[in-house]
Amino acid sequence: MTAFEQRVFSGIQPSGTMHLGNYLGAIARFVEMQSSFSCIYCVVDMHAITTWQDPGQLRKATREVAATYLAAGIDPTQHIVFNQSQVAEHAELAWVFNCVARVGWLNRMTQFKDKAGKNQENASVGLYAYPNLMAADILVYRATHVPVGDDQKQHLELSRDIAQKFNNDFAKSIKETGHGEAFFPLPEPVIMGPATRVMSLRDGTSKMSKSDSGSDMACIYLTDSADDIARKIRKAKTDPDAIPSETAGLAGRPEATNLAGIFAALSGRTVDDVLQEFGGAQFSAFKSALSDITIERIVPIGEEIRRLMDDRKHIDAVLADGADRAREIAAPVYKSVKKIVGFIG
Ligand code: AQP
Repeated sequence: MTAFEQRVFSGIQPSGTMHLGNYLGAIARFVEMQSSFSCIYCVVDMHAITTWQDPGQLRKATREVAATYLAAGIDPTQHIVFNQSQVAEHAELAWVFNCVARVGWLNRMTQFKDKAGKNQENASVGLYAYPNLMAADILVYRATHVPVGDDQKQHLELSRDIAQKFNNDFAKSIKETGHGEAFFPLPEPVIMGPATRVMSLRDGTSKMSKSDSGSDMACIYLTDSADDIARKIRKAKTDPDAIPSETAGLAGRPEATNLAGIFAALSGRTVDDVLQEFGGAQFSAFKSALSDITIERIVPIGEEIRRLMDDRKHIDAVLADGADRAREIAAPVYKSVKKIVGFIG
């Protein structure tokens, strides 16, 4: 067995304003993992253009994702923060993976079906091939751990399949070029905590999403004011029953499940623990406590994002420095891939 150095990679698309789902499903994990791993956190701008983005808006959203990483507590001097398009090796490896992945594999991706909707013929080729670029993002650093929300699980499985197929297809060449039994690790998804899939506040069966065209009331944005957060939580959809005192009582109650999960994640407690405290209470009392804890955690991050967004030079310098350091890792990996595949030069 080839031993791989442990490394974390993950990314977020600059395709809209970041929300509580991005925070609880991904960014909060990114922050935690800094103490035990060497981490690379990317603003995946090339993924964002798989659906139309206004160029000025894309630049702003790219800086905003970077500012959010920093505001949430990611240290860009100890770890790497950069935007994907500055490191060409992502796209180069993605092409190789386009030729490793099978059409049948991509046809099974539910996110493409969700995002392309009824008009698949008109979706960009990039949207269809998105998981291959995601595999390249991770594997160009030979990353071993990938913190993501639950919605990315299927894409992560595809990344593992691509790594495995590359290792098998090129086994002889991998050995001959001195890389042992396997060139790529099989990256592990890290999907942890009580809020790996935060749902819309207006519909507990649909995911809270940046590009949700529905009401603003469905989503708590990281830059929302305390008043906005309080209003959205007060108006969040619930059912007529009281809060149950154990998790079994959440069955068939998607909105209650969602709010209990958010509370647990924000307070660092288990859902069981939260239900023990609030079991029997009406939603109004629970919502008021949820509002307090959300404001306490999210408003300071929003303030810091705004402060950083006023210092564009600093953000651009962080991204450029991160890109230089990312390239130092990616370039030799891609050089080896070229040798393994049989490219000259
Ligand atoms: N609702 C969610 N609950 C938990 N985690 C979530 N993530 C996204 N939504 C939720 C996680 O956030 C990370 C970044 O996601 P992305 O920007 O790559 O794209 P996405 O998963 O498609 O997120 P959105 O918000 O739904 O964006 P759009 O609308 O642009 O597609 C990922 O780790 C994701 O799991």
